[in-house]
Amino acid sequence: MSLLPIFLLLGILMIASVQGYVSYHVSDAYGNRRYHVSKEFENFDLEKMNNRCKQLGGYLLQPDDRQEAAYAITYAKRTGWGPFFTGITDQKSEGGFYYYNDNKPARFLVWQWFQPDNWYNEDCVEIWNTGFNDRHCGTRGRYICEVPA
Ligand SMILES: [Ca+2]
Ligand SMILES: [Ca+2]
Repeated sequence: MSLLPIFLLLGILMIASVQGYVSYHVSDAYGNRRYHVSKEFENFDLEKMNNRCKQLGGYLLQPDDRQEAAYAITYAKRTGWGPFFTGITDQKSEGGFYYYNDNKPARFLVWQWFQPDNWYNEDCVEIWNTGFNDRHCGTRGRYICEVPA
């Protein structure tokens, strides 16, 4: 038996680990887009994770309407993959939430009870089964990319 396939596989795995290969859960199509939820828990960074989403042809989730915001919450509930970080942030001005990728004001924010509380200055936003929560950027978690078809 030739060892060549094994060496090839090892080579691919090595390249993948060097490049920080990221794996995702991918949703069914919703309208003209799909959602990719990272499988690993990592320290969240808006720029880094948004660039990861760009590599998929998308950006960190930014709900365009009430239905999409509701869908994202249902999605977290249905899959059990939440909470996941989004592209919503108020890092530039406290309470002024905007979409990191577009730099436009964020709308359709479906907060959990008593959120956002900006607890010790939380400036990133994650989605739970029960709604949105502001949380510290840089803490460990998953993130969700929105990828147009
Ligand atoms: Ca804040
Ligand atoms: Ca909070």
